[in-house]
Amino acid sequence: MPDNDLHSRDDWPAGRVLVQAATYNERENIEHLIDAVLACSPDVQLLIVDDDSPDGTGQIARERAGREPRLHVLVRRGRRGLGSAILEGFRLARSRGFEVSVNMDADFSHDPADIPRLLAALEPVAGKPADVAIGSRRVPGGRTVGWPLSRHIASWLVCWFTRWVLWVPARDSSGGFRAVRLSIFDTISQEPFAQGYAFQEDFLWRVHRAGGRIVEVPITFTDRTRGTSKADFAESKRSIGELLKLARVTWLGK
Ligand SMILES: Nc1nc2c(ncn2[C@@H]2O[C@H](COP(=O)(O)OP(=O)(O)O)[C@@H](O)[C@H]2O)c(=O)[nH]1
Ligand SMILES: [Mg+2]
Repeated sequence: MPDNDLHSRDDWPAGRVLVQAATYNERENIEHLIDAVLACSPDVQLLIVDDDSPDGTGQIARERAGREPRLHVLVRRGRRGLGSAILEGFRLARSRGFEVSVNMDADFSHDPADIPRLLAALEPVAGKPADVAIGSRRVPGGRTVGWPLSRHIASWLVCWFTRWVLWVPARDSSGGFRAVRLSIFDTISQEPFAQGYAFQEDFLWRVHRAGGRIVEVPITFTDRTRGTSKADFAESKRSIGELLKLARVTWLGK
């Protein structure tokens, strides 16, 4: 990890569940998010992985972390990318001995009140625990509110591709609200991961190929009302390239 990254206090309480949210320019959302996540259960801790947001999101989170032992902040310097931020959050969670990580966006598209349902979905059914529980918009009871048609179409295409070209048995493979059993990292491929938004599909693809179990829990995804989306044209282009790479490995083995 580069030396100029900023870490909040080093004395983390022991815990089982670490919620993590990657942030880039989320100053309108960050304080509400911290309050809502920490309120959802006294047992969870929260990690913010910020990529040195020019709007000061990281600084706001660091100030809160100084007063709140269940809040941790990593401000990365000199790197960008949603996927790489999430992966770094997973690594930190594992190194601190957490069993489960919940990933979510910081813009309230994912409702912190749904976290307990995601955690419950990891528990064994007929003796079989799940490795990943996806907060899903594409199973009965799930839905997306507030998106323009263009976002619905793009999301549908990515989910279709992941299911029928990459053979990942999930309906909402692009959603970023998930509970993950961290032991799955002992079995999945450690080849370099997609660094951008395609991390979400890439991760599920590896879990499935390693024999991991994926389940889906219905959620309502509500488009953000504060701040702006970072899913721009450059990011879409990068994601398409990364998905095509996965298709090549799926079908040609290299
Ligand atoms: N750390 C980090 N977070 C990012 C980056 N890009 C996006 N995010 C965060 O990822 C989450 C999803 O991004 P968002 O802009 O809401 O994408 P959308 O929901 O697809 O429109 C939000 O919490 C963003 O702040 C990045 O490069 N680095
Ligand atoms: Mg969003």
